Amino acid sequence: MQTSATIAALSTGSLPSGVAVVRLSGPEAFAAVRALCGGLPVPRTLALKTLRHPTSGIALDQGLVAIFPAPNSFTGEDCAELQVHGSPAGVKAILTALTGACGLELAAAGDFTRRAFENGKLDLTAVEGLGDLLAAETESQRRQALSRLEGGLSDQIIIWRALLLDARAEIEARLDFSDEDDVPFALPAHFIEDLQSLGRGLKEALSTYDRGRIVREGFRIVLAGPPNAGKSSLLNRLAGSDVAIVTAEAGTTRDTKDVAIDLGGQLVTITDTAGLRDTDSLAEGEGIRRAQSAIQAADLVLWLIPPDGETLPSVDLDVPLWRLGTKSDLGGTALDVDLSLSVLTDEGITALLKRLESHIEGRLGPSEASLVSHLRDKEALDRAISSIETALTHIDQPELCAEDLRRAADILAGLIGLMDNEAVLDRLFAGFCIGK
Ligand SMILES: Nc1nc2c(ncn2[C@@H]2O[C@H](COP(=O)(O)OP(=O)(O)OP(=O)(O)O)[C@@H](O)[C@H]2O)c(=O)[nH]1
Ligand SMILES: [Mg+2]
Repeated sequence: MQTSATIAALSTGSLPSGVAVVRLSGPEAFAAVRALCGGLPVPRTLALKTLRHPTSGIALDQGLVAIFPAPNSFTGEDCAELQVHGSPAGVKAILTALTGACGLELAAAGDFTRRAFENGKLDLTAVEGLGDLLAAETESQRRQALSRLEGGLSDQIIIWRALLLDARAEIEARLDFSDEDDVPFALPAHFIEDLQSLGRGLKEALSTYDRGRIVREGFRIVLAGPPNAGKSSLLNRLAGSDVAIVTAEAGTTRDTKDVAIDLGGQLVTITDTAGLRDTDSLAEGEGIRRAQSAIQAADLVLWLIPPDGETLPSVDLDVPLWRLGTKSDLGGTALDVDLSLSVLTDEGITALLKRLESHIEGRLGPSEASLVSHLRDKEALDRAISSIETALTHIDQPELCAEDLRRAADILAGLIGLMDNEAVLDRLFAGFCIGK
């Protein structure tokens, strides 16, 4: 599918920079290159050209130019790349010539990727993989994103979907003859077993969601405890800077505050929270409510206990929780703690970091990239599994069973973008940067 408008954008980062790449895509891309450079280079080879304004002939810059004829390009359309000097004025002059004299449109965020998707160059999970890769900051994020971009999840979904469609075809072939009394409606002996094993395969993939999510979004550690326990002080120590206010006053922290750190190649988000206590203050009350919801959403809670504090949290949790005795330099650490530490003397801090690192490693399991990492994956797999389970209860009602299998196949098709869902698409592409 060729889209009528030809788009252009700066595809590299902020200027000034050593090199800047201006990207073009669409039916007029080559005409625009010809207008700027006086001719076209051999496809997929770089040629040094002087770029001139198409009407005035004034030189705008010199650069390496490449063209990629459709359909063998990133977007599937005619594409071109102008590798020019990363000069703010130079790039501005080139983009102005492209949008003015050449009549091109400036690309919006994600436009190039959207065209790649619409032309079948990338499916939806691969688009998300690309987005994850661009945002990746840790080694494990990079590996997981690249595997998604390269079709790790889509390949698996295509296999599952084909199995579902085959199973449905088995039923429908028999339904077609069900009026004829002498044709028995007997499904093959392995039919039920095959469906059960497919359900197990989906469940197994779904069980890696937590791991995939932690790699992608970060492992969530929440610092909680009574007021003045030393939560903000520990956050500052772990962040390596004074991000949170620390005072001797109980009830200093109100808003939750997140800090991202890299712990052994794994992204970790540490959240400071308001100290939990009964209060008449509206602002503090809201802070405590936010603290409680952060605690519920945590992967691990560090419950901080000052020397004179209560050992056990007054909250009931199904999230793993470690009790840390704080201010150990003051002596008289609270009893019954998993670890004592002091941000003043640094006692216990290295031990804490080591324990966190190995705990997270244990939670993440083997290092191969998880197939399932987006909430969209989890929701789709949940729904597909429940449709397969319903199909298994409908074995004696073939029409219903076939319909359940169709639904499961459609849900999986939606995950890779075979079933159009404009809302999902709009949200996804808007998350990209301009020029991608
Ligand atoms: N001696 C000593 N004092 C500490 C230590 N950690 C924190 N403090 C002090 O304890 C007081 C409270 O520290 P914060 O970090 O603000 O405690 P908090 O848990 O964030 O308190 P709220 O935000 O009010 O809930 C401050 O005066 C800190 O300087 C420590 O390891 N040793
Ligand atoms: Mg605080």
